[in-house]
Amino acid sequence: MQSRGYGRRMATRRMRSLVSWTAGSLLAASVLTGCDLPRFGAPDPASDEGSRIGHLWSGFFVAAVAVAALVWILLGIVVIRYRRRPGDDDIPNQRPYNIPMEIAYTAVPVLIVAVLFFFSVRTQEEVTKVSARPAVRVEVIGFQWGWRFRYVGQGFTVDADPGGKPELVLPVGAPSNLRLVAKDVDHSFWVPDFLSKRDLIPGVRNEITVTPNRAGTYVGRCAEFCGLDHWKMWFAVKVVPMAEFKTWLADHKGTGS
Ligand SMILES: [Cu+2]
Repeated sequence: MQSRGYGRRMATRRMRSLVSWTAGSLLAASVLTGCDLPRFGAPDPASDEGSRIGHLWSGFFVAAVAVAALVWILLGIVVIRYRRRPGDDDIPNQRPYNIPMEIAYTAVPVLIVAVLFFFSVRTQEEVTKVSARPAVRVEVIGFQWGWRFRYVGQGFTVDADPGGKPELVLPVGAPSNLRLVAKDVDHSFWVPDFLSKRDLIPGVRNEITVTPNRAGTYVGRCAEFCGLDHWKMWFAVKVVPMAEFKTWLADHKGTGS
């Protein structure tokens, strides 16, 4: 018959391996967030800020799979190894007041949340930083039911053609600052390929920096239900090489259009 001390040592050893396994998984997830991980269903980010959010998403996914795998493995062990056998009518050892075990299953979730919180805050700091030297500043004006893009200091505003949608033109590989202004009610500036969105709130100064990383035309939408015709609030973001952008800007400068 095994002694009580032996059982306790075994429990402690199991708890230690559980803690090291979890810490190892979290460390792997945190290291992997710096690498090119699979995107696990997220779109290919079209901006530097989106890439950072994509990395965070991939790291969270890896951490979630590691935790799920650990839970399933432990459940599987318990279900198979400690299943009821014929003639076995005793309740298995319930391990009450097992201090190492209780400390472990309190500390491990706290550790997981702390690590995820750290990476969330770090990414948030990175993606909400507003560039001091943007290539262009645009006032993005949201209203029921459309968008208008005023190029600050350039003397012109882009409006939608009748029946069309307005096009925000930005250069690739350079930061652009977008000042988000709501004219009536809350709206939300959302370009799915940038993997982020930001609300436009009347009376609140909201500014974001977007650094598109590849040329192309991307769909933009209002992501805040703002009334019956909210669905009409589409726009396009056209990302072009810097030389082309400068030509476009010079062509429109001071036209007031
Ligand atoms: Cu809306």
